[in-house]
Amino acid sequence: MQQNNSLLCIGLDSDFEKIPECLKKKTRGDNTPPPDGRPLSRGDYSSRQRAEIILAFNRAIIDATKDAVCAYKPNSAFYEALGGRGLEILKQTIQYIRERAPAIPVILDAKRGDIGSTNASYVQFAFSYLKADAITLHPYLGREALQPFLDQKEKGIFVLCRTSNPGAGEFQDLKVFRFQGHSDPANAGEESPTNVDRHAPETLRHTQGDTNGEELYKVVSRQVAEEWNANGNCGLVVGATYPEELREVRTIVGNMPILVPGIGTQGGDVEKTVRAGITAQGNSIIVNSSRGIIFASSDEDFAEAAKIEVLKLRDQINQYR
Ligand code: OMP
Repeated sequence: MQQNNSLLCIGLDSDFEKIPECLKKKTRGDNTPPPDGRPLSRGDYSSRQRAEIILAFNRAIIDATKDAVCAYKPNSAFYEALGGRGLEILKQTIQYIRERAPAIPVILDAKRGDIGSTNASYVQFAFSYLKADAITLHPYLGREALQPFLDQKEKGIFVLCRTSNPGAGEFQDLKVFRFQGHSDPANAGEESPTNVDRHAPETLRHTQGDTNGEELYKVVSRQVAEEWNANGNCGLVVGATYPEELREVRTIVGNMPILVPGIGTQGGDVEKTVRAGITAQGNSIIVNSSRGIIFASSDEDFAEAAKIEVLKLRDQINQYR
């Protein structure tokens, strides 16, 4: 992820509603307003036209920014919303990045995570069909379930750790305790829940050696760094809106890559983010901005405006490395 002297990832959250009207009209090939005089809306475009417009938009953004980014992160939701055609243009977008910027990796933002057998199909979707380089995952079902992803030695696995949203702390900040024998399915038979007194402090095996518990997001970061990363393909996701937590996670996980969304529209502070997340070598963070870049202008100059934003943000990030 050292391309273009950049730690900036562009999120291709290509929401049809926010795509500049000029591009929509050009692709539609018809500027005729609806008979009742209202502006053109989603319903005035067929699903084929909507897919074509989003793909044209993505291509223009990629062409304008490919020399200044370290990764692209299409968010699957915006493509799934279009159904089958959406999946096709998601694939075509990734293919376009391959052709135009072969050294730039693509992180599929899909936040998947199910039981193992289902994950095996998600693996096929992300890596065989779409040919993404990396994916975002939920940790909730545990390592055993995520093993089909973790086994993809050549692919990046970004596990949600401390998310950027205002309500992230509801679960992620809860203090948790670990009971001996409970965390590893391999030990499941040795010490069953019934023969551990859940309330006796001497049965606690807290990761930091005290009995005060540790926030769930820290436990996740420790677990991923120490237990899940056998293939050296894991990273974490920590929101730029929580620089203190980012600093804590960095301390726990050493040089592991951290994907940091939340810059731009969500208001994350660039300086605080970089200072909290960067390693001593000045890398291992991938700072994502989506709407703040791709929708920088709603006019004809949208791609040029995205490029200007990218260069500004890339340089700002580099200033604090
Ligand atoms: P902007 O707020 O427009 O920059 O978009 C942020 C992108 O990052 C969206 O695609 C989110 O789904 C994603 N994201 C977060 O915003 N917060 C998180 O904690 C995690 C992600 C993510 O996994 O990328």
